[in-house]
Amino acid sequence: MIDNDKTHFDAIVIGTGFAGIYMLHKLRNELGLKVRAFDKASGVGGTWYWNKYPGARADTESFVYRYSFDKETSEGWDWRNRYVDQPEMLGYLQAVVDRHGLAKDIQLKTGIDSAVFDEVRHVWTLTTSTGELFTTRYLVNAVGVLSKIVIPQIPGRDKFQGQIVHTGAWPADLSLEGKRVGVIGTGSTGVQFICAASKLARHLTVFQRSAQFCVPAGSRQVSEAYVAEYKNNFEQIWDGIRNSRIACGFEESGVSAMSVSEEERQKVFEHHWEIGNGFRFMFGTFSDIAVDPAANQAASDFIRAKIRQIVKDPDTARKLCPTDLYAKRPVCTNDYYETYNLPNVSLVSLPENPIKELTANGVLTEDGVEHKLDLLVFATGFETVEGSYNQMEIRGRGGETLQHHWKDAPSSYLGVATAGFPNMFMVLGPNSAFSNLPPSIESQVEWIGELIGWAEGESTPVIETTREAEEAWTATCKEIAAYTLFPKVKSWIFGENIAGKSSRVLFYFGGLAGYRAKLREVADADYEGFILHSDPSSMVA
Ligand code: NA7
Repeated sequence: MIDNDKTHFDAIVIGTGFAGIYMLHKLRNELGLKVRAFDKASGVGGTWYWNKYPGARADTESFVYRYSFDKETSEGWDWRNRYVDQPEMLGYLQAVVDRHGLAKDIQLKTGIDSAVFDEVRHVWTLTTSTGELFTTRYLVNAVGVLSKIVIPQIPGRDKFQGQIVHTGAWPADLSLEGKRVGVIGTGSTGVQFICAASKLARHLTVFQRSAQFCVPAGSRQVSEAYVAEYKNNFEQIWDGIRNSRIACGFEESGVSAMSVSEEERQKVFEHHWEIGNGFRFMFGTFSDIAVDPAANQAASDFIRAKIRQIVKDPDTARKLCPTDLYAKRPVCTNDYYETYNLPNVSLVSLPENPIKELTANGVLTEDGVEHKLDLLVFATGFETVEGSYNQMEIRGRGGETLQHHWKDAPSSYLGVATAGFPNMFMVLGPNSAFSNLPPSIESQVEWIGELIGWAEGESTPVIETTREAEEAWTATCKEIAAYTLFPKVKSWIFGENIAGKSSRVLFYFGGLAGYRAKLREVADADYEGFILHSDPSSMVA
């Protein structure tokens, strides 16, 4: 018998980032279940544990990039900055774990290798990287959207004598001091790293595949009055965040860009450039930057004009000007374009001058130049959603693997469940809301908790979604995504950053408020789209 007191749980949570920590608290402390959370890392924090690269910080503001369920930790925290950097974020998450006494039910340094559903006993059996076996009635994946790092294949990698690292697996003790550093990638991570590295490295060479639309973050210390206002209006502020689209805590514009005069448009863009923040620039200036090509062009032209103004060398400015639509995940950091005026920073535009190979000393580009490096940094991103799941063998009804179920593209019902995998839930599964993530995570954790609590009350051991519900949700997400400009540009949002992968819908673009309304509607309709039953073998998949 494998499932005894020590190895059998009511629920197992995989991952201890923002999602896993709250899920453990919800199921154990609020529902009174016996729960264990696992993480392959040697500390909690998820994304904020792994991404220790210089410059790593949240780029949504500190007051929205935290939990609303834990007002006490928020109130007690000495917030100083508009944006929270990685060490502080980790400290905050650890403080939440401590406040709720979660550590004793978190098993670190333990990856989950496989999870198999037993249709007779209605339990999941998990095997771990440490060779242990556990069983559980409910399985919650809180494995993150962007966890599986991607390192592109570049010829000659074995020849390079320097060090190679990915920003998402940054060694805590790695210093850039005095080094010749190269970086590939100019996404949200790349731009943060580039600005920080330019101040530390002897020389920094940026290898840029696509030029990036980057607006200032407006990083600064926050005043005591700002903190006091947040604390005094905590409930009201969070209510506003949950009832918005992007959940970033600013007022989203309801005005279309082309409905105002050119002069007014420039004034609005300039004002937001001054305030800073990428999401604010995309969604706070006008309502239709991400949907109307003319509005998008106006915003793009404004940013390109800024690049030409800021960057002193015209050829560097030309290379830095994006030619795509402004329709990737909006990016911001302080002084990004100014960085290219520094004497120790150089830019290589890969479409004009591709990498030929790595040599013993660095990177050889097609123009015959060998860029000598001590350290090559890949800020090349992640395999969105499915990368996090493909690292485990998950088998549901009839022994079907999740990989097989998702062979065309990952899918789900409401981002939280997938057909054929009973009693398995996901936080930030495919087609969850595209928004600032902590409020989205909280919405799902609370909803999953409510569903499990309800099922427990009904003595219903098995909950599963149907293929019809999953297909209908996928169709809804596709329809809404097609209304935006995001699918017109290749990025991780549609999984197209991975060579050979076709565009697939991975997010619900209807906004957090709309998503929450849908969750409520489904719960109020007795969990429409789910089947709750006590005999899983009677269910026809
Ligand atoms: P992203 O946003 O996927 O950015 C990856 C960057 O790496 C991007 O500039 C890519 O260029 C570049 N890239 C990827 N593969 C290659 C190859 N083979 N050669 C050259 N350049 C390459 O990842 P981030 O880590 O910055 O951000 C991910 C999210 O994490 C972020 O949005 C936050 O939500 C948190 P491309 O633009 O594809 O041409």
